[in-house]
Amino acid sequence: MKLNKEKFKSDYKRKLMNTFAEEIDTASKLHKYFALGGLVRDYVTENWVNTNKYYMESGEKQVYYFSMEFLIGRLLGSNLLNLGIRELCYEGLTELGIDLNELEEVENDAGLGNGGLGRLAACFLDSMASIGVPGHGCGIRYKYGLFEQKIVDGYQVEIPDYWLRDGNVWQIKKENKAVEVRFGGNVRATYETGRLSFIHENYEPVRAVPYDTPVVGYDKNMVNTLRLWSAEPVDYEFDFSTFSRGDYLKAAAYRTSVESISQVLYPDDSNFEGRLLRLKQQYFFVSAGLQSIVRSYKKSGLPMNEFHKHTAIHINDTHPSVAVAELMRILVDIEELSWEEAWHITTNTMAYTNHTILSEALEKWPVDMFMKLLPRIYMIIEEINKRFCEELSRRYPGQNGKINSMSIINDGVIKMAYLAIVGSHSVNGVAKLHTEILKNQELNNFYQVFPEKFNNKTNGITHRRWLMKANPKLTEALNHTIGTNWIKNPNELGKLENFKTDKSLQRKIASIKKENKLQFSNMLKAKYGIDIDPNSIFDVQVKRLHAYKRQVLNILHIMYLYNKLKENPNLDIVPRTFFFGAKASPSYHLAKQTIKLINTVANKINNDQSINGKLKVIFLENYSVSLAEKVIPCADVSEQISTASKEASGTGNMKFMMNGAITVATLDGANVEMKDSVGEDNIVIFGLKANEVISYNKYGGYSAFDIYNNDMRVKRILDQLVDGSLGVSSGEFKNIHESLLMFNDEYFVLKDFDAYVKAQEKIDTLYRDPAKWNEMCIMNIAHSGIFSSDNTIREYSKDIWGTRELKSVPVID
Ligand code: 26V
Repeated sequence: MKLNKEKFKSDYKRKLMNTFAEEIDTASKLHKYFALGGLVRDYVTENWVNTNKYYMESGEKQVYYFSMEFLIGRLLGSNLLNLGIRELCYEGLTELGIDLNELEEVENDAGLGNGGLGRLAACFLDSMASIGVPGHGCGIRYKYGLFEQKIVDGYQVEIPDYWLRDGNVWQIKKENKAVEVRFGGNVRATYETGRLSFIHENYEPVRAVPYDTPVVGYDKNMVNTLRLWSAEPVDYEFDFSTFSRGDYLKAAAYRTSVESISQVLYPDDSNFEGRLLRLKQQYFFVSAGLQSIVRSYKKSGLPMNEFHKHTAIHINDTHPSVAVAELMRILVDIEELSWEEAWHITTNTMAYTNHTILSEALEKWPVDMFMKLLPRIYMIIEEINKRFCEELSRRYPGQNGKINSMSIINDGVIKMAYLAIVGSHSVNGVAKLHTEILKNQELNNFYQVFPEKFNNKTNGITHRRWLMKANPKLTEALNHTIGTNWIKNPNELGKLENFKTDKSLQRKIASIKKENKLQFSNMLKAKYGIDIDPNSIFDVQVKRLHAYKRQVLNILHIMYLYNKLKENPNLDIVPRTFFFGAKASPSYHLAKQTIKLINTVANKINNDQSINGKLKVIFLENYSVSLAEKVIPCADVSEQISTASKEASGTGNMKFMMNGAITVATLDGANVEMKDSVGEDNIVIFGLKANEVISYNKYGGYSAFDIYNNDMRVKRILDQLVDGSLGVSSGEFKNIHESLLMFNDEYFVLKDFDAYVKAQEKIDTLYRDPAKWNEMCIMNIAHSGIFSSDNTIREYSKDIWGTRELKSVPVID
């Protein structure tokens, strides 16, 4: 955008004055932040309004990304970056005596997601706006985001994340766009209108109010919208009638029950529990979103039977899959289309992404619960299923077992993944390996019936946030070396390969990494009083805590290294600092115990002078998007060590690669494609392959006891877990110990242990050769461009949504 420093300075002073009646020297940091945020929002508004107008008038196909989670993080820095005014604002503010970096730290993270799935949604929004795809987010405006994690005596303690405490400068409440969502009640069939119709009666109404956040494209006049819905009671009639009957308590209970819908994000991403409130959340935002989409579609004057030609709806995991039935309800009950016509429109509108193969995460709603809460939607799902099963019987006559196993409703539960598959024209996995596993194993039945629906879309990350914003020094070095075209076309990072042996670039890359490490170490020292050696290898595993991600393998290896150092304090190893960052679901006992184990080992090692500071273990409290932006740019080693076949894709892996870390990885998820891209000499691969894990599992696993009995290293560390040598009671880590031995190591930790030790020894050796190491770093950056979510979104747009990439938005008068 066009702006100069002097204008910015005067705009800023005026904004501070108009918003808070203050001048710079008297304003608090919070007010300075809000004034800046408000000003940036003002700068965006004109393009935002114009973009919306254009969308409304042109009939341009729109995509709506429906997701329970949008893990956005902070917006000030990324908006400044995308507007191309960060530098200018930085300088202007400096002249006013304000440090922009400090203001950015004031913003609360919008932590409206658990992990990979929510962050992917946020990266996708950034990419859609930046490459010119008309695409919007639709989700829930949780009052409380993912909990804040405190570590107390080594244990995780969860604190509510009231991220809206200070207000939020990006969201605009749109009262006039509110819609009503209906729960409970009963359905009455009638011919009153001359056609069979269904009247939903005695329901509880909920007012869904949207809050819109602008999504600013990079160097584009396109501004898309993230629309998050908040639940409010419907006062006028419902409360009134209750009050008039004098039932004050009932009215109060109604208010609380409604407000609870958008109160809190479920802090679990691994284990499905059939909670009524979660189902309410799902239907709430899906219904609100669809109603508002249909309303604005009709307002644009286009015919209903062409809805799918102008609209694509993406179902991010099964959480919003009730959208299939809700769109059918709107088209059949309200728009009065025939079932067949409505089905044609619905299936051509919807597309579904699967993000996990863990069976315990699959959503299966109990029929009785579902039916009570959403009676009309249940009827519609029954009808969809009836027709689907008829189709199956024609295809597989007499094979009732098979048909039952594919039925959407079976055994008293509704399988939401099946509803999503049947009701969509596209089903995709999130990495090549993951998609193959879906096609050939988990969803093979459905693949046989609908081969044309299945496709792969390997995940990606926005290089604007994860490279340009997170690592400005590296960005500058890249611009200096290969020019700036990579910013618009990240594949051009490949040009860096020509410089892989260039000594001056190698030195530069190494010194940037060092500076980042130093800066991070200083931050940790100031915040936690921890001393770390910036010359040590920074080895980082940051992600949600889950058994399949195998933080346990990492910490067991650290215990093994420590044992070796205790035996021989002169052992020649490159000093290493192991960083962990991970939140555990509050109800996931084993995961919480793993956090305690990491902290216990950290405590022991960090306080042991006899190992000469060769090992340090740091557990980073409250891992979040903004912390990720700080730690990833200073990683030398990236730990991506999930049990092969279990991690659908991973996206942290790509962020580290883009920042020049060397990855230690199993051949799981997108690690496989990272290896193919960077070449096997530039990544350290170890462990069982997916097919090996799958075939072990087919025959009941392997014997963990054999390894325990035959590998003395393993025996020693496992014994140490429970013999008191860690300085805590011997029962403290009993469950971890049992999961590895008694329950036969479901995630192959012990089976992969030896290979992992060797992989880590390889890292040690490689790091001793700086020229080789730096060359590897450069190769990783050079080959990371294909993992930009711009590429991913291009493929979604072309293969699934049928949306166009607009160079710019025509200006509408
Ligand atoms: C699952 C569940 C299960 C039931 C309880 C509530 C809940 C909430 C969220 C989820 C999402 C789990 C799926 C997920 O996050 N998958 C991750 O998606 C990433 C983006 O595609 C991918 O990179 C990770 O490998 C995958 O684990």
